[in-house]
Amino acid sequence: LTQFIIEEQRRFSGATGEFTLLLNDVVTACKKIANQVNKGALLGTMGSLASENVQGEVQKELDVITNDIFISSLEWSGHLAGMASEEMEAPYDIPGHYPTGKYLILFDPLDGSSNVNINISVGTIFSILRAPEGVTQPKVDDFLQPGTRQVCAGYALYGSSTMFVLTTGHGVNGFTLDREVGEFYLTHPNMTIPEDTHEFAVNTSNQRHWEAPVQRYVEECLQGKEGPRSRDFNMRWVASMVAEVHRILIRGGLFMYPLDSKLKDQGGKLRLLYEANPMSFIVEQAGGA
Ligand code: AHM
Ligand code: MG
Repeated sequence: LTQFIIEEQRRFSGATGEFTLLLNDVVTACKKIANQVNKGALLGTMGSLASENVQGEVQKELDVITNDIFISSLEWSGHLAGMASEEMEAPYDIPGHYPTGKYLILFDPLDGSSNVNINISVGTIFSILRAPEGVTQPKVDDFLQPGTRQVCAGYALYGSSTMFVLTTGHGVNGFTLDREVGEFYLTHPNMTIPEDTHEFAVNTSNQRHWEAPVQRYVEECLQGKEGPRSRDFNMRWVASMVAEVHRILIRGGLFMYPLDSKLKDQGGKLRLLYEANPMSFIVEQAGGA
């Protein structure tokens, strides 16, 4: 992965290497998180906390631990102007004793964390933006940029193997961690979503709360061969978006978390900055638009 990132950098004559170094630190953070997640119950950190995050979700011990890992792996580097996380109410200011840089990073340190204590795949999602020109101490508004401005997006998947999947806007590449060596190796070059599929992923326990067009669409899929789509579909729901998106990159399909009446006030379940934007960038780069 390090070689891959450096060779990408060489394609851009003006590149200073700052982005390469930042990405290396992200990779290191993900390796540390992989290590924590993989140790499972041995560390005694599988429980829930009394606290809720700003979205009103109960925080897991590991949500907070992995958030701290991400911060401590990146805050010192000098490449960031600021950080924002699903687990923090406000953007994180880089402490004054560290230098700052031109990038912003937005992340969900442990997506799907309701799955940690049952040993099902979880992941880390990140999105990198440029800080607006001249901004060294970014405020909330500086992070609220459209997804089209992302410089890079990626995820780490802590599954039966640990993978790192990345786009900088030139396709999508996937890497698998060799634990003994401690490095990610390019195992899935130029990932492209297959055009044909018979799988969809949606939490149908919310069906009665969806808007009418979504209800109708899923109903048509459920009718299979006998319905208007004239074919049988299969369904999956992991409740870890990283695992769902990864499956789709490899064998196609559809994932959705539609707006439902319970979520109307908060505008939906998945968060634009830490979840939808980075995953959309990856999916688009893999031919999924
Ligand atoms: P999280 O960031 O708190 O883990 O929430 C996001 C996750 C997604 O990974 C997943 O698709 C969804 O929540 C599952 O929600 P539900 O339990 O409602 O099916
Ligand atoms: Mg999440």
